[in-house]
Amino acid sequence: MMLEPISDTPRRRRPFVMVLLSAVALGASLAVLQSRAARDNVGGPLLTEGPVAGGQARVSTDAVALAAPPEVAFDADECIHGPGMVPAGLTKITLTNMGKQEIHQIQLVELEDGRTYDDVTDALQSPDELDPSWISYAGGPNAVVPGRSASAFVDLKPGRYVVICTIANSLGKPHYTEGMAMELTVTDSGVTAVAAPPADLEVSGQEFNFGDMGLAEGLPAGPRVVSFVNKGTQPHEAALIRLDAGATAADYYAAVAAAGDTPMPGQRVGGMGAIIPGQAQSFIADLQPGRYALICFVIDPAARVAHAAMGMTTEFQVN
Ligand SMILES: [Cu+2]
Repeated sequence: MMLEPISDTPRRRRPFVMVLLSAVALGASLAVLQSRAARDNVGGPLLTEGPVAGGQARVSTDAVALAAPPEVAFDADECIHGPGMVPAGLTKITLTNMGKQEIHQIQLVELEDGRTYDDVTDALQSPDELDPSWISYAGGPNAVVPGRSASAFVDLKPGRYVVICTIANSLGKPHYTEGMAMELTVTDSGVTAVAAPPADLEVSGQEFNFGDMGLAEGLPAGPRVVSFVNKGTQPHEAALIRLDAGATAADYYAAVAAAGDTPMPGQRVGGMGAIIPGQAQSFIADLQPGRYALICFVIDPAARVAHAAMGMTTEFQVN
């Protein structure tokens, strides 16, 4: 589905069943984790939370005030580690890249109308059915470089999902074909909805641009909440890239498109995964002074190129 940077590391294949088994185990311990986290996290400030501990799925629900959305953590290395079952509602999903070399993301895809995990992965790999309309992209934190975390606020609806990494390996195969995929069930929580934190920046995605972000004077550095709304007719994403000095968004996309050993003139630092038209989600951008890009790597089904190649890149300054 998406073009992504390519590394030169051969990957070991891990059977998908391993991911499923660990997901089931994590799901079973969720209730315990949830009650423990609730005690530790009542009313905690939203933006000052550090990255969650690696290797552990953690869900925290502030059952008292619901001042902040509950948090769910996923780790990614050669697999995606996270809970197999979470309650519905607005949820802060944090991805930590525990790998050594490659970037990873977690893209949520809702399974509708009895579709299965195999239906999704088969369709995404089929050149004849690129981005079929029945694939319901449900966002999630976009890719980060190793050692970094990224968070997105996702309003989870009850249902079945697959969580996949669409980044390509050295052979051009998406990581989800090498075991980076898991199933996720969102249960009806009955919990009163929590509002997303107010946005510091609102960005729209449509064919084929990010609109006018109104950032002539740039954004102040720090953790900023960015709202991303899909106002188009195709799925769109907002991959956030911290550009190297002197590099442009076009430079970064050109390096991705060139693949091979081309060095990337910037670092993936999160952003928002693909969402379907009419949807909006927000993410935390932990911004340092410098230049940033937003890029959409979703493939246009007619042109067979990434939206970025059709103009869907933008840049902004952080002061
Ligand atoms: Cu797009």
